[in-house]
Amino acid sequence: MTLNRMFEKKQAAFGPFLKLPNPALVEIIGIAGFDFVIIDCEHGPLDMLVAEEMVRAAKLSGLSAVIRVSENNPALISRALDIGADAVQVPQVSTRTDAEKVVQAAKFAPLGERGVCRYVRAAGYSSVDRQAYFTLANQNTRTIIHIEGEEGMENIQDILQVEGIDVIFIGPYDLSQSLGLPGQVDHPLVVARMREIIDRAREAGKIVGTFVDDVDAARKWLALGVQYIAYSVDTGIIYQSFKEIADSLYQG
Ligand code: 3PY
Repeated sequence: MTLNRMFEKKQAAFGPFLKLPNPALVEIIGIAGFDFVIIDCEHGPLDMLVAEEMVRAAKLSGLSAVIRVSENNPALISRALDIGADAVQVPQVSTRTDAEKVVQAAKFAPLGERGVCRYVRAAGYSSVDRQAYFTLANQNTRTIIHIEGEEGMENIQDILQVEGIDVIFIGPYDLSQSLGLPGQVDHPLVVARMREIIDRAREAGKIVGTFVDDVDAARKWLALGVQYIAYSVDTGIIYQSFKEIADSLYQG
């Protein structure tokens, strides 16, 4: 299972954010049957060295590897793609110019100006045919942008016009903060803004993604047309499992 199912067959896809630096964890998620992992270099300690090991584990486990970079920075985006991520996820995109900057960094000419190096993992360390690599990379590299602030919401129509953006990802937590309601992701105002973005993005033919904390939230957003579901975070899922076990052992 991979993100291709979502892009080609228009089916929903599911995967967690990962903050723990561990390729075995990626394998476990693949065996469990998810579609992708989001290797989170925005929040948490992950660096590119361990991210590369986690991308490798994703490939071996039949998962797509998405890397969330810490900011909209061409050097970070090209490093994430050079180590072989299938998609780059970029936080805090607020304007059309921000969205264009993502495409410029993620695509080679003529679509963009991604830094060129054929000796990286993504190019099979130079084993991929010189001409084919650039074309294939432009075809296969996906871009996912976060709309999660008031400015991004105001500029959504302009952002949606940018060619080369594959998924509009709504960050509910950052969005709730930008509305003065930090953490209140179920607040009616936050939900209304999310629904607005979903409707506009879907009208523009874009795939929409969001983050959920639980299965009920996943079902709610799936029913409203969200397809790329970032399902919780490794640390939270592991904590919850251990807590349930500890509670039953100590109370039972
Ligand atoms: C948000 O909810 O703001 C996110 O970025 C998801 O982690």
